[in-house]
Amino acid sequence: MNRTLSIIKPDATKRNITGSINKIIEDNNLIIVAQKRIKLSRDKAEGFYAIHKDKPFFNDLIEYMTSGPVIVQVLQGENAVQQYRNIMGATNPDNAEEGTIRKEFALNIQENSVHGSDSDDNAKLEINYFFDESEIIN
Ligand code: IDP
Ligand code: MG
Repeated sequence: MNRTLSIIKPDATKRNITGSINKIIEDNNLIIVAQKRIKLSRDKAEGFYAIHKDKPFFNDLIEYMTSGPVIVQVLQGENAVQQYRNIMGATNPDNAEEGTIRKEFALNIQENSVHGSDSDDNAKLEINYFFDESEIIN
């Protein structure tokens, strides 16, 4: 069993499709062991995406991620990090496989509905960035 951090992004909360995304998560044997709806501050979003701070899309990304509520979640299951990346699909929905969250719901490469950690080490860091261990319930 391991854990990954998921974020349901503002394009999805605005369209009221968080339940549809959670259904795909649960149908694929990941358990939502923590979940909260928050509004990211600019500081919090910049800290989360610090690795991308030199990318040309960074400012737009921060604008977008602070443009509405997000749902931050901890998902648990076998191979959670890779399993969730598989279910999410490619960053650019044009390249995402049929049946993935991004293929079904993403609007474009930026407004792509979900975030998922890309390694076990980053998952731990990202989970700790949003959750206290006491908020994660097996
Ligand atoms: P990931 O979310 O699939 O891990 P990353 O490369 O880590 O993709 O990028 C983080 C987020 O930044 C993406 O999910 C997307 O919202 C945004 N992003 C990535 N590449 C681009 C781009 O080329 N143009 C606009 N936004 C982008
Ligand atoms: Mg990434």
